[in-house]
Amino acid sequence: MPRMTTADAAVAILRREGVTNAFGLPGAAINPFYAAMRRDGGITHTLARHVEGASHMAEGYTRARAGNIGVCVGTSGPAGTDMITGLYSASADSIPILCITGQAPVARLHKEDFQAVDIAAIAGPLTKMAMTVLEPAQVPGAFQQAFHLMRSGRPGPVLIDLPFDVQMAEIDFDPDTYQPLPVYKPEATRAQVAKALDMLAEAERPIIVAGGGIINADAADLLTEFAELTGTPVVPTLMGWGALPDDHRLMAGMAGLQTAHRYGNATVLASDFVLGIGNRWANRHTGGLATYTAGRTFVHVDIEPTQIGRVFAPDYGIVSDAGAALKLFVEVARERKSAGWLTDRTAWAQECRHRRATMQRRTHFDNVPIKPQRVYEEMNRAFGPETRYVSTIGLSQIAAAQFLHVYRPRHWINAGQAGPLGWTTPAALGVCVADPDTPVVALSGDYDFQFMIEELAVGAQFNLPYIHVLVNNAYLGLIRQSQRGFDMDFCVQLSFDNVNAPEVGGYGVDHVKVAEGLGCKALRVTEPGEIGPALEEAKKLMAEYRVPVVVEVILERVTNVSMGTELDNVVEFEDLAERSEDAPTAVVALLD
Ligand SMILES: Cc1ncc(C[n+]2csc(CCOP(=O)(O)OP(=O)(O)O)c2C)c(N)n1
Ligand SMILES: [Mg+2]
Repeated sequence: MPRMTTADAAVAILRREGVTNAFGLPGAAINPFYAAMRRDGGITHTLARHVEGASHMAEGYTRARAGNIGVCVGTSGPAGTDMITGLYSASADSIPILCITGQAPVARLHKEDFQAVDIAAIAGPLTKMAMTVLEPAQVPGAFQQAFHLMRSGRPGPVLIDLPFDVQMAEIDFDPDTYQPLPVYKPEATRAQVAKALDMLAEAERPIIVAGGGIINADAADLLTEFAELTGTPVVPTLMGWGALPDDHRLMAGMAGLQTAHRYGNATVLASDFVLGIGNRWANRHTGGLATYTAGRTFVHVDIEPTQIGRVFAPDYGIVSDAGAALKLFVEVARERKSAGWLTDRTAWAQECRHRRATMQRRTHFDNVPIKPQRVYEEMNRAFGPETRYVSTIGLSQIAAAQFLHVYRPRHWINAGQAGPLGWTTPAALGVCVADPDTPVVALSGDYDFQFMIEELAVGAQFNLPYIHVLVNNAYLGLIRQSQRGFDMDFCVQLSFDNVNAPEVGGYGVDHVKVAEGLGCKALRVTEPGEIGPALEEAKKLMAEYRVPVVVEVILERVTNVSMGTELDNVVEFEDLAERSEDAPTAVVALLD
């Protein structure tokens, strides 16, 4: 039997589970694991500048490609606590990442040893398993179980904490006969799917709410097929955006309080039946439940049994992997179609499309300082369907979801539930590592950008080119807008007179200089007409230098973006589109 350190065994298992990349940074307590990675030579390591950054890189890496599991590695103590935010946003969005931490030797865990913190206890509520491995011979089993759990049921993160002496201990382990454990994914039955289709058949105005579970199950094609077979309009959630291309005739728009379209909300309110697949009825999607559910029948399909009924009781629930359910939905719908049993939904689908062609927001503003809506219009012109967007939170993200177009699954990569500021830059870098061939465009507000700005150096060092659109209002914009309810503008200003950069005109941080100082390229624009040319220039710079390129757009400082508290009372702050020139990049041209 081969004899090796547990660290060598752990790395051998990572390789056999398909891991090719890791994100992290070493420290004394995790050096044995780094030594094992070095001996193995098969894992490409990206050195983050902040351990939280490594955890978000791992998330971006997982989210970019089906089957990927991002791995983040850090030392004992603060490295683990820094990665807690990544574990939170991964678990919130059902994203598997494996977090590996070093730890003080077993015999000193209870002695307040230097950087000995009970990270497994801290990570417990955020992970599917968080384990400090105390027995060297348990290390292979811990890793095997980690991959089994991350991939089974509702996907999510795992933390494995390895005391220094455990990493160094030798065990007998045979990598050649190691076998990943089978993955558990519940599947809908024919009877369940038939019942759900019977309920759909009784409806007059049905919609499908398509959640991130469809993306996780890699089942976007099945969703499209099912929607087309039955003629049912689709309302993607923020996490499901891209499951159906934005230019599909059955794309009915997103619904919700913020990241939503006017026509999406109107279609949900007009519907009488909702088939939710792989979604979780997030409160930013539903708004008040009385408004959301009134007069509607609900079927909910989710892989996690306890998600059924969590937010409200559906009329019927099915526990299933979204892909397995959709396969059956397609099969049974096809049979019913050839038997002539399917209802013709053309008129209802046309009604939804009419809403899409009439209820639009204006994007074409020529104002200086620039209005945010114009930025997304220019992005729609500059970036095609192949583009993969990455964003986290803020007015920037909310407006992006209202105005950008997404055409493919995994092309809208967003920390939907947790929304941690700082997420965008490291997540975008993880996405670039996972798929260097697809153009990546990240979008940040100035505060999100400043949170983890140091990670830009990682892009420069490891040649991870992408375009980072930075919309700068020198404000914690979303919070400033929400403070209107308190009649205040308190602790949300990011503006100051920068003694080194009077040219930024009181907007505070000189992002161009900082980005350049970190080894990236950067451009700044102040007029709407400059945005398009700057985005084209950014593409050239990215190709030439192979580093991240920041395009900073100086926005008007006070902007309010459409949002509300109920699906039927989203407040509009700007004029709506009245002519097609008002929203020239809308996918469906405005009927004026
Ligand atoms: C770690 C963290 N702290 C606080 C918040 C609350 N928060 C959400 S958006 C926001 C302001 C974001 O400002 P910016 O990135 O400039 O985007 P803008 O809204 O101005 O477009 C804050 C503070 C958060 N999401 N994450
Ligand atoms: Mg801002």
